[in-house]
Amino acid sequence: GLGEHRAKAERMFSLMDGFLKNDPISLQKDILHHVEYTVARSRFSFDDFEAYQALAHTVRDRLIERWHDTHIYFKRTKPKRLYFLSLEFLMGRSLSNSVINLGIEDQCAEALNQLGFEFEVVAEQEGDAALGNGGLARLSACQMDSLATLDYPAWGYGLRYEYGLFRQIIVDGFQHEKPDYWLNFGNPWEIERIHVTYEVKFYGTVEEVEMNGEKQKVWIPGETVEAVAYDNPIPGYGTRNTINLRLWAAKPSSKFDLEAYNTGDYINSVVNRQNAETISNVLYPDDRSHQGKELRLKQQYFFVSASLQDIMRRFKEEHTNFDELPEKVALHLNDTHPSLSIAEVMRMLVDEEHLGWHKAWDIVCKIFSFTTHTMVTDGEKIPVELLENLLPRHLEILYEINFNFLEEMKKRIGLDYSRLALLSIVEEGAMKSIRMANLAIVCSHTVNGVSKLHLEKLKTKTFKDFYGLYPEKFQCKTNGVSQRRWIVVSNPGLRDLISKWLGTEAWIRDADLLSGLRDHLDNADFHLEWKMVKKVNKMRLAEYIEAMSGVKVSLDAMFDVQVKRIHEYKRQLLNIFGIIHRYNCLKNMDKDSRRKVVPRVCIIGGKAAPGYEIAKKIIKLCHAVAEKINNDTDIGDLLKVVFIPDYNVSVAELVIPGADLSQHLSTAGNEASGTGNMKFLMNGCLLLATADGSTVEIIEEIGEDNLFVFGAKVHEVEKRRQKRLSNLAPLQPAKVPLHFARVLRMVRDGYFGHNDYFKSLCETVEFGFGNDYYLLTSDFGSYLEAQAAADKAFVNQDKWTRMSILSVAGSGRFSSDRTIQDYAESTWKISPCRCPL
Ligand code: GL4
Repeated sequence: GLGEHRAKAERMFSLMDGFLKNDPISLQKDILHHVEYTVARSRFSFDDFEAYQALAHTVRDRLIERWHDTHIYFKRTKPKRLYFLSLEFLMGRSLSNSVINLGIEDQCAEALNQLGFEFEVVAEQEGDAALGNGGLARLSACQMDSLATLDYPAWGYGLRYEYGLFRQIIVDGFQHEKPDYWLNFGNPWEIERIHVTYEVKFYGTVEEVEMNGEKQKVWIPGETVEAVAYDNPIPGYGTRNTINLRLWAAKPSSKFDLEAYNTGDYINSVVNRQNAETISNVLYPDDRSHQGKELRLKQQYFFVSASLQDIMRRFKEEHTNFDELPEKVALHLNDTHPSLSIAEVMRMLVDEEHLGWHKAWDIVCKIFSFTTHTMVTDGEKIPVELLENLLPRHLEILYEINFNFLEEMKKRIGLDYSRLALLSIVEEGAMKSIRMANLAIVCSHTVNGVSKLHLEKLKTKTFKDFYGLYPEKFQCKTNGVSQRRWIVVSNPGLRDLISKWLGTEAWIRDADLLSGLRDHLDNADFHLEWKMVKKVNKMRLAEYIEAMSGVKVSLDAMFDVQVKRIHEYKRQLLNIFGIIHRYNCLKNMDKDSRRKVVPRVCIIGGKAAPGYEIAKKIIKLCHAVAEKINNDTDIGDLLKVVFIPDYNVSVAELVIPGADLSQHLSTAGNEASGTGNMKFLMNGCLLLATADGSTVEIIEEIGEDNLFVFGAKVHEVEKRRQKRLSNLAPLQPAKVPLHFARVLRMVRDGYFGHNDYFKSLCETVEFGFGNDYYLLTSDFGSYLEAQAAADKAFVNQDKWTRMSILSVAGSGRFSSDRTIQDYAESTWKISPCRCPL
């Protein structure tokens, strides 16, 4: 009975001595325990890496404890749950973040200290978990942090790639890609669940069978692989809640083995096992273009099938009636990548649970929400040919969804076939394919854009036809970033300063409080401390730069940074052209004028997709220009150019706090949101940016006097492109600003060497060739003016510091906590579920 139960619980409790303790002595004991029994080293001799491993396991134990309590609590209270489905998560390092969120940083530091180690050094030993490409993937990671912190009953689902995003190494100024076999040294942050496995099926045929007098489709699959769960606890800050990020790895299925064994083909059975494992092996490194690769489709379905089996199993444990599904489960599609979920849920409900089609469809339409992360019209498509082979039953289901949808549309809009063709989930033509975005829009109750500007474009251009049909579906959820990661973890100096002047640490859970910094805007002491924090961060960054590239930089220089994936639309080329122009100006200056120049360190970093030729040439050009300028003794500290290799989350944590100025140069209308801008803003770095994506809202928040805005606005871009095209008429000379023409000529004529190699790069912006689609020519003048304004502001350190303070003070709105709360309340309809202490 109950008494017996309690007695047993009490016995267990005394055996475990309650929860793990967090005082420095207890932590130290646990660290030494893990040194000896987990890392298997002598407690008298272990190095920094081994100290990291032991501390990580010590923290992991505590995470597991909270993870359990949270899950027991969710199970007991049965709240509606959110499942966040994403093929990419860029978690970066976990140690500092976990220790901070658990509230045991000082204790850990002290425990290590007494053992002769330094926390910062130990934390540096950790490698990044880079299971994603760029902004989209890091956004998922920030949002997980917010979901946990705000106590939402949520789970993340993703893939456990064995090779994360490639490591970028630079040889002779060229990018080379090295595989990132990140699990080589073990991963203490994951918990392998060897018993949580599901079979995922592929290929085969669809057959029709009679069941209870009715015809029913059944899929007879041809291949089975097993999905194994790896759980990654995500601790909230200032709460016991610790949620789960469940990543799937593919393992060969034992069933599959048996077949091969029966046919006596032992060798091939082993080879096939390896084939199964390749499914989750490698992350596709192409940022925002996934087109028609079978392995990619396999990954997507593998992910979708395993996650949904897991979700449905959990639902069925607690509920018997699928009518309850929409009240208990919210499924979020992070971009179109997991959209096959829609067909999969239909298949499960119709083929496996034997619900009628319409009833199933009704349910499906109530559980999915969707966020799109791109401005481009031509989204993800799956060739029908691939689907037919790999997932024949799903193709049928997709056709049926589309048929019903088009029938409904005919009733609404009549037989307007050209409009119907645009709406159709199936694209006809040379390569018949499934439009994933159309699928996601039709089936989701909400379609989210990631900034106001992005939503506007979705409504008026990208998904104009859908907006006309379902205006209520379209919503704006401006992105945000976690102040835990981007201030507390990465900028401890600023964290202390903010807390001191606000008199509280409450802003770590409530970023709106940052606005309180405005109260000290003119306080001289505050200014002094503010500048000191930046100086220390610049020192750290300068040391890193010297170690990476051998370039010594002056701390008095303005640290001017552009770090992000390399893309033509992000216009790193505009930055480099600006640098060349600055160099030209310096060369032509007399001594007197030179004395007034603000010295600059121009820092560029980012990866190019391995197959993206132009992006790779931009990287090479950056190195070629750096080599020329940095070795020009005539220039000295007035201008330095540095390329930071292998930009990733942990490099960002070092670079962003040390930046004075950061550049966000996308041609207006191309960056859906951008999140780097927010991270720099939070770190008191001034932005030099176009009015694109979420920068428009940053301008709204801090006022245009507090950053350097330039370039064509969205509505002007179209006009300028038109004009540029009309300029194509022969004999009509294009108006190219003199400065721009000069810089372009220098690159083209080999001033920086490699002129053959740079030819095609130059042509992208040259009249009559690539036609400068991203409008570098026409924005160049305005860009240089913004740069001049930045120089001028930097000279007036009082003014600069005020702008910097106002940037941080206005960054509260760009916390992912705000984004997540908005999603929770208006899209997912979930409520906080806080595990008691
Ligand atoms: C992106 C957008 O390009 C970027 O503007 C946005 O901030 C991010 C998160 O919403 O998503 N879309 C893709 S694809 N990659 C991105 O980084």
